[in-house]
Amino acid sequence: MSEETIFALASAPGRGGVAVFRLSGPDSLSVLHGLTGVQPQPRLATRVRVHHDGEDIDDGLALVFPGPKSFTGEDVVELHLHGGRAVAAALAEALLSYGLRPAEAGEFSRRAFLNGKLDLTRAEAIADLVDAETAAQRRQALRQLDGGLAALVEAWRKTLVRALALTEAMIDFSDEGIGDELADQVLALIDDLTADMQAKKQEGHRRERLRDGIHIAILGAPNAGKSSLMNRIAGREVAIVSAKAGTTRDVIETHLDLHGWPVVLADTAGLRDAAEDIEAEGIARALHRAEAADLKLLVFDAGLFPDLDPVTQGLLDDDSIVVFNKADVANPVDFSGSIMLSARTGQGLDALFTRLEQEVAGRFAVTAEPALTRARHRAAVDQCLEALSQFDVAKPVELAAEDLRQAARALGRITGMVDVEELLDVVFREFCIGK
Ligand SMILES: Nc1nc2c(ncn2[C@@H]2O[C@H](COP(=O)(O)OP(=O)(O)OP(=O)(O)O)[C@@H](O)[C@H]2O)c(=O)[nH]1
Ligand SMILES: [Mg+2]
Repeated sequence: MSEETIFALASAPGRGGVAVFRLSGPDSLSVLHGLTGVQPQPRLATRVRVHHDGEDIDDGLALVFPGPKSFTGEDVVELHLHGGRAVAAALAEALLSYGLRPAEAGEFSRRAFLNGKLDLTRAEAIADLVDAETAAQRRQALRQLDGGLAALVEAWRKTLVRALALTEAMIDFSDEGIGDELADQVLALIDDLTADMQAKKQEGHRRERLRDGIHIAILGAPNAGKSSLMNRIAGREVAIVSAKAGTTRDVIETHLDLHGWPVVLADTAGLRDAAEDIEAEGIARALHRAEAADLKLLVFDAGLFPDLDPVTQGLLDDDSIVVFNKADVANPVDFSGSIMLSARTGQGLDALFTRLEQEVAGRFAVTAEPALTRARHRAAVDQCLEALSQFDVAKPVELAAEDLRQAARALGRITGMVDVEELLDVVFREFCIGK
């Protein structure tokens, strides 16, 4: 338990209907009493008048959560006051004069973790939920908050513990001829576990995209209308459009909420056997984007059909959608699976949105299955797999057992069961204040 009592504005700063202040630590309740003269019943919203130094600060509600039945596990007080800057400033000043300290980012969650209220995957889920901007992100974060990932990791760890127990049993039974049988069992456990973890790692990559955004790149020859399409999809003038070929030189990104899916849409330089240095660099970046993209929008000028730009055509694969632009001035084209539209007039855009949604949903649908949503999780699984790859029943049993212990320890890092100190800064630094 911490000695220090911390406080923070837990709601967004600035004007608002209500501002929520959170206090956590041993002095929370006495400070509340000092500020209001009341000692509210636990977990019951209580009307209070907040005053300090003979002056009224505000009128509001107080909620008291005595530890350990609180978010942090410590005595927690919430004050719901009016959301104005002057109120916040006056309250902060009063709390400081009582010797309370402003909380650092993530400090409430950190205390919750240290007091055994949360494992690290749930703490991360809180950060994700706060950061969630689209429905898919929210759903994924909420599942993780429900403990799905923690349960999966714990199940893996239990399997390792069982393998460890069997391995240690080999020492005792080595003379009785059942050592081989035990070894087979251990190897079978490890094989299954390895396969399962590898599958989850793959899946985790895709699901991390839900946290960071699904990457869609717009690609095509100069003047095909890529920037115009970007602006049309984004609904604002993100990129410069001009009749001059080679206008866009760099990758231009914009973030979108595509019916609940977080998308990072990138406009790129027109592809051609480039002229001078800057454009050549732009094209190299465009091709790099094409490779990294989850989905590619290959834009062709419909007016040039049946001529298709060969560089763009070379990018065609299962992760691309073929778009013929300038439908307002061109004849219909016959190209299966393609979408004809006009970035200028907006015709055909609905079909593109529908198609984009289908493709994204097909690739990124959030199943109820827990996922390794962060690079941190996958790095721990990699360490676990590495330790398992060292495991060999031909080794002296003590050494083989140590490999399994290493593997279990690596998994423990995901939930925070081991090596806690070094992990904390990594996990909690991305939190906002008041969480
Ligand atoms: N008629 C018509 N013209 C279009 C349409 N979309 C774009 N254009 C025109 O085509 C020209 C090129 O448009 P951009 O959006 O700059 O093309 P781009 O593919 O980004 O070109 P680069 O950045 O040079 O690679 C501009 O003159 C646009 O006004 C369309 O749907 N219909
Ligand atoms: Mg452009």
